[in-house]
Amino acid sequence: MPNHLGQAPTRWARDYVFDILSELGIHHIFGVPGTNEIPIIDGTSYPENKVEYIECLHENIALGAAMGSARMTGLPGVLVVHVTPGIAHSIGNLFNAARSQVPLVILCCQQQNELVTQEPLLASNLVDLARQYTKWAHEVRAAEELPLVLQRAFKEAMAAPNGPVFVSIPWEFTMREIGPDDKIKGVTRISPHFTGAPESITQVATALREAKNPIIIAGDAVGYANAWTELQHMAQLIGAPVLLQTFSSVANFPNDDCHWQGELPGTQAGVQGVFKDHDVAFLCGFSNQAQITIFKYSDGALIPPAVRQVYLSNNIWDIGKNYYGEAAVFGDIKATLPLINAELGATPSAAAAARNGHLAALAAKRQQQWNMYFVEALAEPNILAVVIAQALREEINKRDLNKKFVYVHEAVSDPAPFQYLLPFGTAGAAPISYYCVGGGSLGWSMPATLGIKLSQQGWQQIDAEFVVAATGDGSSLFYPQTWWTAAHRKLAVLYIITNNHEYHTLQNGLKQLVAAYGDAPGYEWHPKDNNTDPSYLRIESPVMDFVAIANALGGLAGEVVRTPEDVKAAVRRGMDHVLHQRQAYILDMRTAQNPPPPPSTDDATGSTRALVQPALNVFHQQSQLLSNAGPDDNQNAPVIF
Ligand SMILES: Cc1ncc(C[n+]2csc(CCOP(=O)(O)OP(=O)(O)O)c2C)c(N)n1
Ligand SMILES: [Mg+2]
Repeated sequence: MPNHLGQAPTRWARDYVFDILSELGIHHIFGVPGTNEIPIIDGTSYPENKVEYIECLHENIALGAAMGSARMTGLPGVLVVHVTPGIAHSIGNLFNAARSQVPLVILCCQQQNELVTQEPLLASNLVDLARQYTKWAHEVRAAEELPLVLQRAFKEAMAAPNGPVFVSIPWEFTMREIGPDDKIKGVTRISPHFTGAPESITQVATALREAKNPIIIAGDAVGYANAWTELQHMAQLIGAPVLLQTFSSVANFPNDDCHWQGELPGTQAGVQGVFKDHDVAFLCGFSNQAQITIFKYSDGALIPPAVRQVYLSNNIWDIGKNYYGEAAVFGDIKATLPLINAELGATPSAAAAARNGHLAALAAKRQQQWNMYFVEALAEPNILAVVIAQALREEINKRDLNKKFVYVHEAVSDPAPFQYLLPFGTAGAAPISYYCVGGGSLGWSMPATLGIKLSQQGWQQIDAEFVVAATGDGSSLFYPQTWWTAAHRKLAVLYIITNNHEYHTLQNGLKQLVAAYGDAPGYEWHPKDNNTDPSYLRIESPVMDFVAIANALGGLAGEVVRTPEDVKAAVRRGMDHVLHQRQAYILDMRTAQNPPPPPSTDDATGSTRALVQPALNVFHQQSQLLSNAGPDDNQNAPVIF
């Protein structure tokens, strides 16, 4: 826009950033300011740049928010973070972004180029800090290099497989004056829709046709490719159960399809139990392949050697990463699956059809079991996650919010009810309707809600009218100051705290440690006094007042919910608040604490038995029962981490 003298406005090197954002249609920069970043942030003050600066109160919030934005828009999330501590604070979510292959461009403003060697305040080797969690990490060598580097950074973040990129810019470079026509021409975009080579497609199809008992693993790249339909078609053609990769980042397969069996378990024996009776495994877009904490080589490989493995991925690294794959298709999942399906024939074989029938019957049985479980949970003294998930499901359906909701998951010790009961089916959702991350660095969910809600439209034909996060009490306490930004930007998100006053995941972890190492020769490790409920795994003294925290940080409203029968009305009030008042709301759900262990067989006193959650994975229930039952007798044994 010309200035008042009719001349072209002054351009500085920082405007290269806005050239790119404008070309790609990116409208947010997330960050925490430092002096060095002001010249870039100032660019967001020009309305013609159409970029808002989203002020966060911790860099890991900014990073998590940028991830949420990237997930929704399908474009890189963009950050400006401060030198050394700024990028250091964001490493937790940067690691999550790397594991979940989220496209990000992180701009970090280094101290002055001529000064860095003299070790000024805050200066250090920034590239070394970020490198291992990025596709590319670079410090700009000369001001003239900036357009080249920015172009490459955005190109690389968006090229398959997506991922974070880090650019350190000596900060005075951003203020160099540049000519009015000195603009970045564009960002190279490499189409991700490439198909695999025909010979490898035939190999995979042949192995799947020969299989007597195939299994499909749907990894994150399936969800990112928006390839539900194509994978459902394959599951039907070969009659295979479908498991999502452990700790999936998105809903990689629709939960209303009878082939869906939930996520792969998070234990060595559990994973082995899933694979052991299958002859062929189709590992599709499978990225995080060893999401477990306790592993012993002496107990055997996660995928038993007798299982023939065939792969499809758009990421070479993930193909045959840990095992020999006898067939490997390198290609886009959505573009390539139809080619494999075409070779599988038009209809399922008789054996595949019989397996499909079996899977449908099991899915119907599972639904009955969960209906019963929900009714029983209502009669419990404390709130179980199933009651919250069922309330959300009913309200989402009743308010016709299908394809208009995003569920953000960090209720880490009890994921199954949310994954099964929320309407993540073909009519109600898309893969990105479910948000989680593969890294496990706590504090991802509340930050992500900011970027999700800001983006509104999701690239997979969903929108973010209703954004709800379920976050454990421990997890939520990493970044409660997220609520200030939510209030400041009027981001109406429903925040559900699954508040059990403890790190329940770690209590589970401790019990699994004792089970694995308590009697193991060379270890025989046990906690002091064999206490499996140490006070350092509880967060109850003093008890936290989440509603007061939200009120203090953002003037936000909320309520404490204490009993199962109060959950439905509270969820309704919360949804009314976020949908109509357009402000965030907090539901502090007092969930059941460390459930009592099931009575041992010689316990004749008949002490109370914890309600047993039905399995999601009904197909492998028998082979898994013994190996996978968690410390809470939870057949869906959540990951410990
Ligand atoms: C940044 C970070 N710190 C610590 C951990 C270890 N950790 C894994 S799960 C967990 C407990 C989570 O507790 P909470 O959010 O209350 O959920 P609950 O298990 O009680 O459902 C912790 C501390 C981690 N994964 N990431
Ligand atoms: Mg907890």
